[in-house]
Amino acid sequence: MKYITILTLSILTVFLCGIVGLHAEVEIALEAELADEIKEPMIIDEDKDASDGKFIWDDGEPLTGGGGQGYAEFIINVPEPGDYALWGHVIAWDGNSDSFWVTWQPADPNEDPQLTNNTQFRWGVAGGAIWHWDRINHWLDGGTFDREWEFDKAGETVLRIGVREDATMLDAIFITTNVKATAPEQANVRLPTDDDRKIQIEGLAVSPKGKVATTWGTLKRSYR
Ligand SMILES: [Ca+2]
Ligand SMILES: [Ca+2]
Ligand SMILES: [Ca+2]
Repeated sequence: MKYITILTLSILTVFLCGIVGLHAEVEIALEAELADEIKEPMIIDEDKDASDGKFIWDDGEPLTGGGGQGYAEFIINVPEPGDYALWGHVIAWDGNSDSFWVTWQPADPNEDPQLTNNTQFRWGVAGGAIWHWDRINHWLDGGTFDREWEFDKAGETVLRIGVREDATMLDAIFITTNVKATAPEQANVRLPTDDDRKIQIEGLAVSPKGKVATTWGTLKRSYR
């Protein structure tokens, strides 16, 4: 009887670990202003309502034109192969200040959409004058669709957020392998924590420690 109980528990444990394993999403939170490179006229600015009090933009008046130059670039170590989605914590005042260019190599080619105007890389940012989450999409001429990036191996990737229209504001980025989620709460988005910022600054995004933290966060959620 005792043996059967232990056996049952063992099977149950393996089964639960299997479920948790299947649902363990990679989740990385980045501060926009901690980008590895920020090229003017994209600049860091301050806002008390932004995560850690800072965000990036090509500063300008909403309701005017402007933009098309400058970018922020992030070196991101993806911890495992797979499909990834991106979310941005943004403010987009109006129709003249609601887009960026986004490329994420090597899933995307080494192309500069500020020169090519390729709509595949055009992110139509959801409007709103307070900070909100928007899944990064491509705004094609035929409609706007959520984007996914496929990486066939772990390792270094380069995410570039280029200015398209000035005055569009970016506070933080959330990276997840949950490509199915279409709403921020489904995707479990979060603003960067002190730990996230530390990992971003020290370049430890794929340290075993970082990965364990991700796994445990997901594990806890699975039982909620
Ligand atoms: Ca626009
Ligand atoms: Ca503008
Ligand atoms: Ca921020």
